[in-house]
Amino acid sequence: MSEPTRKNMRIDLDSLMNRLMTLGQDGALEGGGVCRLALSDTDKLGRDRVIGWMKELGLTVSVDRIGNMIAVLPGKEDLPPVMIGSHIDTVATGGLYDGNLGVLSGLEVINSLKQSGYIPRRPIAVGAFTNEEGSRFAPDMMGSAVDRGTLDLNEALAIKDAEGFVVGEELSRIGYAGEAEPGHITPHCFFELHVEQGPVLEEEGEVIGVVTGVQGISWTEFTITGVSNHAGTTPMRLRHDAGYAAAAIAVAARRIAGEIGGYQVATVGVTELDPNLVNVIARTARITVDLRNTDEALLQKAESLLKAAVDEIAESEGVTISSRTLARFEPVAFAPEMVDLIEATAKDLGLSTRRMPSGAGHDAQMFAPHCPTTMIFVPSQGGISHNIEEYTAPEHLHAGANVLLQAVLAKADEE
Ligand code: HGY
Ligand code: MN
Ligand code: MN
Repeated sequence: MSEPTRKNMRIDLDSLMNRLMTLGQDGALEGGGVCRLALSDTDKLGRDRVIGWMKELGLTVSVDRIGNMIAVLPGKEDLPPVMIGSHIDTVATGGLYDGNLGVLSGLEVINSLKQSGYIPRRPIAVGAFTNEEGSRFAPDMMGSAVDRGTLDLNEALAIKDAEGFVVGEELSRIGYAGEAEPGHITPHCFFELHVEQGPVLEEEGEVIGVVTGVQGISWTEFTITGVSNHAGTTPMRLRHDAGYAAAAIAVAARRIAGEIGGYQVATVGVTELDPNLVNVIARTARITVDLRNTDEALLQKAESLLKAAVDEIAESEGVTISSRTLARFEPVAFAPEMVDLIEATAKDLGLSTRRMPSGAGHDAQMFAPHCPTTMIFVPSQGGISHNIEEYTAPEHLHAGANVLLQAVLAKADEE
């Protein structure tokens, strides 16, 4: 195939949209959106569908012991593959695009090659990694972290969700406890196309986010033990209120984010009180705090400020507070030559670009220390994600997938 012909290859948008909408049926929620929590029955439905598409495309498919699904299209030479990866598990109130776009656009890159008959020098692999979200089983990016050796396989298999279900047992139950050893493929390089999940591209009117790296993530679960008592008869001076302590931690987290400023964010996503009754002072509380920053030193500062606040709350309210780290990943920077490639490829396609860090965690951040890695963002309407209203216009999906296609071909054919 001549260079110009290769340069003119494009993604079949109808096929991509059909795959996105069809996969969106697996775990579809009444009012729209998707719930495909990792290793659930709906995750199985999605996995079965995607593996079926991988096989329809004639790819060699492997499932590893943490359930990562990797499909390979052979190249002219038996070299380490160019890998395209992301995830198909979702949060409980997920959209159609988070993760799914990255996996399905990878299948469409393969589809375009099949349609054109073009065989690149290197093989091309498409990976759907287990439990990227971490909503049910922490940490997030579990499958890609195990693939890259960042998280020990047996440690991951033993992790439990809030109801006591175990990763290894759930993998077996849904039939995705594979045999391949995690990490059996070290890619030549790694690409992930993803919706931005934030407001920047839309606010600035740009189409392609040229992602320079991913910010650091710190998830902590606090378990607070106080004294349950009568809401009406217990004088304020005698209270040891786990519910109040949980609320005070949430206020402290928000204060700390404001004090540090910049990219610092803080989120309390889970608050559970026991016995959770209107007229009972809570005996125990479970609360999670998600801290993130692009700067590791500032993230550590946020963590130490939070610890000081929690210690002070425990002391003043007379409750005991224990903590458990659910996830902790340092910020990563993507390979400059890969970031430059995305920017140049987008400009070649006449698309506007903007360099930016990722606020969300992604499988790509696990590959960044191991091979040249980068991401491509496309706009999220209203900056909405982890929300059933998540939406990206088809022309933006197409733009991002075409940048992916051309950048993948450039790396697949390079000397
Ligand atoms: O939490 C995250 O950033 C990702 O969605 N797992
Ligand atoms: Mn994602
Ligand atoms: Mn997500």
